[in-house]
Amino acid sequence: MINNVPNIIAQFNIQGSDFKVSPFGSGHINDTYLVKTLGLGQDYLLQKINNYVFKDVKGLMDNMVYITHHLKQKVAATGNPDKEVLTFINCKNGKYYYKDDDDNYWRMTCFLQNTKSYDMVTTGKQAQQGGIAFGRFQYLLCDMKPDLLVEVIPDFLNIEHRLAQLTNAIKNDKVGRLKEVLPELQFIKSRADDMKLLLQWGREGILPLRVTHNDTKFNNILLDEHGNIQCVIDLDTVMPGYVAYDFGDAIRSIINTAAEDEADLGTILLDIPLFKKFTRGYLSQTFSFLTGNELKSLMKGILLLPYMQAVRFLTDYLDGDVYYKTRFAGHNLQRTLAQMQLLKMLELHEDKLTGIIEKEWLLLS
Ligand code: ADP
Ligand code: GN1
Ligand code: MG
Repeated sequence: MINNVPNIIAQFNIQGSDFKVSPFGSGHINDTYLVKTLGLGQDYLLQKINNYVFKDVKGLMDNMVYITHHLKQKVAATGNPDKEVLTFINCKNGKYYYKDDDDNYWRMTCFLQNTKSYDMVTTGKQAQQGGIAFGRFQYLLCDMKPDLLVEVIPDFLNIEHRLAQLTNAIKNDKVGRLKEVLPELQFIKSRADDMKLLLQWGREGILPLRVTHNDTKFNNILLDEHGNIQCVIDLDTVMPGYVAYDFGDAIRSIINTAAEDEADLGTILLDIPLFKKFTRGYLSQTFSFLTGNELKSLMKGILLLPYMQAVRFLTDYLDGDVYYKTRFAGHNLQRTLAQMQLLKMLELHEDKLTGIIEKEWLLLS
């Protein structure tokens, strides 16, 4: 647990003095705590920002304030901004983060009561709500200039950069694990050229750079008590990107019948009806602005994102598990294998998935 919690909480502009603090959520990056305020009716979420991952905390929080302000203004016309958009609490020093004496960085948001996030999707309604959530998120931000945001993790979803990091990890072989992963490296090498296509389309101006979420796992949305989308969360990586990144990353968690780190590879299958529901929800929100080339790029994103995730998990395994939180020895390797298996399944069903995207688009035309 955390040291000196009362002092950290006291830095933020919230009411009350009696709090109950407990660990919360299952994110791989930040440390999240629920701060229950006794008798006040508004709880909070306290996060220790992972400063190894986010080196520029000021830039990160400037982005958060800018993005949430924009989103709140947009949703005010039709909904409730404080329920549908994250609210960050500022500190007594006026900043939106607090640096403690041990150089840890903290931030706080209002806890959205009666909401829930899910690591896995089990119903068609959830898949459709996921599509609506991430599609609408892109829609609400499609009038924001991407270059106004700080690129908090440079080249975050640039596959050339991720492959270069893997090459570096292979060269250094810091913890002597290289000999264990030769077949996985072969798998990655065999697909590397094809996976650079999206980046190439972007460079050639075929795909517009937009403001995208870049971490569209299903557990980064909150559903309300009726199972409807309430809020898109985890805005840390909202940066310039291609829409196919968000579409592809969401598919990783939404149509996979198993967990992201499933050990039993035979259980990693695709739920095609969930794919249809997600796609329908997503296109219903993005139809008004997506270009024909962006539509074509969605399938490329579906293949790229699990591939990139495998590259990133394997790099971390070779580096000695320094980036992602792990729960056991070999966790990053198990995650790599599961993402590779998911990619194999997606490759097998590529024509079918492309057909569904085209059909759902035609239904809207
Ligand atoms: P990480 O970057 O570590 O994934 P998140 O910002 O996604 O951290 O938060 C972790 C979990 O905390 C989420 O999956 C969700 O369950 C919960 N959560 C985050 N923000 C809120 C909020 N404002 N209200 C309620 N629950 C939240
Ligand atoms: C991390 O924070 P979380 O768990 O939502 C990671 C994502 C990966 C994801 C894989 C900043 O997301 O990029 O896709 O794990 N976030 C960062 O589960 O690296
Ligand atoms: Mg998260």
